[in-house]
Amino acid sequence: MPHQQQADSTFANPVIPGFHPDPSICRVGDDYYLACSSFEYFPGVPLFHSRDLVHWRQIGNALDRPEQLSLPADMPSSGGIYAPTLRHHDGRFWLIVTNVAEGRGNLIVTATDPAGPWSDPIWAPGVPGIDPDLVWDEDGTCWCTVAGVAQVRLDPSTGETYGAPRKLWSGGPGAKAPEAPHLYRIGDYWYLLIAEGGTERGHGVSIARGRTPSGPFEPCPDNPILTHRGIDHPIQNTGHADLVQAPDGSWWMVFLGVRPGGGTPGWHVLGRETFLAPVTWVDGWPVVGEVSLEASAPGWQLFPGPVEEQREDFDVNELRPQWISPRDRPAEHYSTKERPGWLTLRARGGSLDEPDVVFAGRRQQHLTCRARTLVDATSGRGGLAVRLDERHHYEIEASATDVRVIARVGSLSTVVASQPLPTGPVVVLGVTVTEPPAPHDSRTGPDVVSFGIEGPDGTFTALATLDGRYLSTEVAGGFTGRVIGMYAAEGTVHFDWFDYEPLA
Ligand code: 6LW
Repeated sequence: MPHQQQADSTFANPVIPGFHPDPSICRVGDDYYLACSSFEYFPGVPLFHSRDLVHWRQIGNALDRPEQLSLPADMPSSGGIYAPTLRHHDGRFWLIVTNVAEGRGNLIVTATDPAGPWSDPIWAPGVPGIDPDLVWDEDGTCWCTVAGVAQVRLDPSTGETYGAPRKLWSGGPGAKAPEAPHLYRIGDYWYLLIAEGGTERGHGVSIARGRTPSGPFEPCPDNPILTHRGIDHPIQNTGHADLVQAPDGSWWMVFLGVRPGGGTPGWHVLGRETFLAPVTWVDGWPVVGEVSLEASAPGWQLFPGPVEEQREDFDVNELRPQWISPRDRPAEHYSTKERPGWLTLRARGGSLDEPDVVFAGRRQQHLTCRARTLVDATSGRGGLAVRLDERHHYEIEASATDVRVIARVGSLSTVVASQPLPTGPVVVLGVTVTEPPAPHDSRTGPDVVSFGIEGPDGTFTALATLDGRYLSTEVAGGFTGRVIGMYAAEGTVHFDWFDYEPLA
């Protein structure tokens, strides 16, 4: 559901809210395209389109077939698909990304239409690291640059690399984790943009330039050109950026950031989100402009898309691109055909405590929101969950006879509430995520998560209210964010519809 845009004078950041980290952007004519990491989820690498850099619509996922994305069932959350780079060259889109699961590595997929289909993976075993970047020089030679920062010559159509990797730059003095490299030919220079400091509060963006794609590089005297480390700002962890030039010649940066809520230290629950900021050039170096939650809009016409449907009715053959599941989505466990107009989930032994639980969810994209679903649990056990990972999730679960609220935090798991289902196994389950109750102090969490059932007359009866800080990255760690969705822990569970709406 896109943010409601202010009058054209400002735009709301993040431009792609919810767990959409490590953004990579390219422009073809008047159209912008952007890709993000996706870790343990299938399908992987969400792809977005925009005409104005401010309003984005998901048009698909680059890895939407098992041949492209296979993740081991026992792989822990935040494994799998790390940072991609999306580029357009010679009339085709190219995307390179790392599958960090055992025995996978760096792969390239290509497409003429970014909405897909994308090719089968072209594996590139010689690419020596994560966060691979692609750039072509004037001779058409392709250079792949990876975290560290190292570089190797690559043929993206075969995955073949040539020569030994060479070290290019390791970022600012003493900075840790030089990663997320992107190379650009701008004017007389090759610019090497990197993230450093690690993707937590110390995250930042630095840049260097040289006369060739392999350097030598001189660092910008004003590095880091973007960081919020050590400052009191509502957007934190800013880093992992990509640059794009607009048709009017202006430059813009997309980057990841987080919006911590609550007291100290601040807990972010939506994961790392995609933000936008303007860039100007001074003495041949980029200067990042305003970074704020309500930022000055670009000077061109904005193209707000249609407001996203609140209700998913599942009267589709395939789940829409924003629906994601841990690791895979085999037809025998996920079906919208078995009971037309319903989503049927067939458990495969695991509850939400298992890495391959049968779960279909969408990213939580708003700090306060509500989700509801009509479930038929006659032949199984399942319900509505807020999932961060297999060790951090809250859910309301229905069976043929009762409903219960379960909380899993780390090694602790408990049934928080339980009651018979007077109206039988077909029931509307709901979850609301709201501001914590006043008074707020340094010990207040970021939000509260309430679960309940909706009676035939539409009244919502809350069964349990839980502190949301335990479903935050500061508690759980990892690289993802909350995903709200439906699951089956036992037997077969049918879902007639699913609603998601932001709360004012
Ligand atoms: C990604 C690295 C990073 O590979 O976190 O924020 C890692 N940056 O560049 C996973 O997102």
